[in-house]
Amino acid sequence: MTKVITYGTFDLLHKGHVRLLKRAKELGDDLTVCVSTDEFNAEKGKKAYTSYEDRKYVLEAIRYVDHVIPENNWDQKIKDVVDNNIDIFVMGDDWEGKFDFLKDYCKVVYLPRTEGISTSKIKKDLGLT
Ligand code: C2G
Repeated sequence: MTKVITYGTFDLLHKGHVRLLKRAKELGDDLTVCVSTDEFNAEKGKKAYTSYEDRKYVLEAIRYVDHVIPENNWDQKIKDVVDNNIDIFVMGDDWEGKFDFLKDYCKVVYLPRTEGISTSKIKKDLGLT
């Protein structure tokens, strides 16, 4: 079984997120999504509209997602990859190169982002920011 992992906030889930999840799952048989907790989002300088629990609930309903676990800090990725026997780490290419240190533990794949959509654009277009 080829196990894939990806990380993110996944606030106000949109097509860009779902396309990332779809393509990540297509690289293997099992996809774990590591979702930033509200506390870690604060560390990332992000304030998600929906809580960790609600973002987890939504992601668990996505057909491509098999497991959802919390992302509490920047430093847990190696342990997550090792402890979960992950074969492939996937992120959108806005993170290109940032996680290459994981190449010692698994395959690292950066996928093209979906243009024209983002949570911050949604919030801006709705006059929320
Ligand atoms: N994404 C995408 N296309 C978009 C928007 C997002 O492919 N139009 C991808 C991002 O590249 C990322 C994933 O969807 O791989 C989740 O995006 P965010 O929720 O914005 O995640 P981020 O805040 O970048 O958190 O430790 C890593 C961080 O937790 C990543």
